Amino acid sequence: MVPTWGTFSNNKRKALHFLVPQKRIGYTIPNLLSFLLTLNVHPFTAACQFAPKDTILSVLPYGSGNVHDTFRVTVGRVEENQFLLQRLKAGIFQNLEEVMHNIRIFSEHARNRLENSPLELGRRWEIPRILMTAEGSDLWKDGDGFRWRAFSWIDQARSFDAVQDLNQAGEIGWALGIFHNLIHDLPLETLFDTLEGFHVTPHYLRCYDRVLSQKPPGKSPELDFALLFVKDRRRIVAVLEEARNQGYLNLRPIHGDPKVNNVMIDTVSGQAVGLVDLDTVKPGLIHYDLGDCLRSSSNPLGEESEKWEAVCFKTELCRAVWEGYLDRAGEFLTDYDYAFMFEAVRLIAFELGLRFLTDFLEGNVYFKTGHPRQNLIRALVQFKLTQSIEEQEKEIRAIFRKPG
Ligand code: GN1
Ligand code: MG
Repeated sequence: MVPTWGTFSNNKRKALHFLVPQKRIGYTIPNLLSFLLTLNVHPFTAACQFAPKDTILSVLPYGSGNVHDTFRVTVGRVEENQFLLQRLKAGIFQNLEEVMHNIRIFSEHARNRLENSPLELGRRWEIPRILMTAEGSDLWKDGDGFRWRAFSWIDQARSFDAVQDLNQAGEIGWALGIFHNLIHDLPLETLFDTLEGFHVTPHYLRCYDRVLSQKPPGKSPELDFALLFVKDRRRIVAVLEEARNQGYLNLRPIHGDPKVNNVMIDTVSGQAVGLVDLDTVKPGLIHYDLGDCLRSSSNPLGEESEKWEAVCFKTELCRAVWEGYLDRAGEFLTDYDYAFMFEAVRLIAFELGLRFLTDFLEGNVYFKTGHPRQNLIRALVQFKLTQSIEEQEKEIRAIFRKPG
């Protein structure tokens, strides 16, 4: 267990800081202290922008997101007893108003769809509500210029950093299917492109080349493996973008980050009840989503495993996710969509490895890290996964063969 921290205020609103053991966030004590020092504006102060100060009971770090800082706020109110608070990392999204616009447009559209054609009896599907500040804004700017926002909590649900079993894999595929089903008829022109180059792998390769040309890499067997791995795969990076340029694949509204721990699972029924983290809802290829969902949910060791050499792509999990997905979204897949599925899974696993590796070489500026080599290990996990996908190409292609 590594320590993380929390803030507690009693009913007299006296804030008190303490360390509590919490497994999911990879902070060491020095690292934690430096994180705290970066937070000049206390999360408690930020939470007070979204709920009356005297109702807030605690503000605790939450989840394992790699970019923003996320907190779970507990509130002593009957109507809303918890909410999610986030401090948004600066320098990632150019225009946060546009990010919030996309989330709002998607949420309204999906809620209307669900109202007009509800899911079958017994299934719930939750779309987090954006909470407003007392001034009626969906973002709050602190004194350091950071933006904060809040969302309603999804009750009786949790997420997992790695898939637990075949049934859960099916639920994860089903969740992405529902999401694509709900979003596919949202007109593209209603959405901003909030993160240019996101999932455009040739763009990430250019960034990698630029970083390498500016900073000579150090030397270690792991790094040598990673550099060689990229060198051997330069020819595959454009496969989806070329398919798009040639008109085989088209832009559609996508989620952008449907990895396993963004799917909320009902703690009682085990059913998927929501797909959260809507930051990257924007135009893209559904293959980015499918590749991301499948690369993350077919790796039972998870993205943060230190045992990178043991990482393996499990085809039975892949099959279960895919079947769950087809159940909800199969009807709008074209023949070309099927044809590029293997390429998508291999590419998005490789792309994430490339992004982690570039960040490691650049000095860990993009993804949050708990130790300096974490991004290198994360890259190796994705490269091993890519290798495992390549080794099972025949079997994986067979899974994605169009039925009938
Ligand atoms: C980042 O912050 P988080 O964990 O939701 C990243 C995704 C990566 C993911 C890997 C905006 O997402 O693209 O796939 O880490 N988000 C952004 O875990 O870059
Ligand atoms: Mg995300």
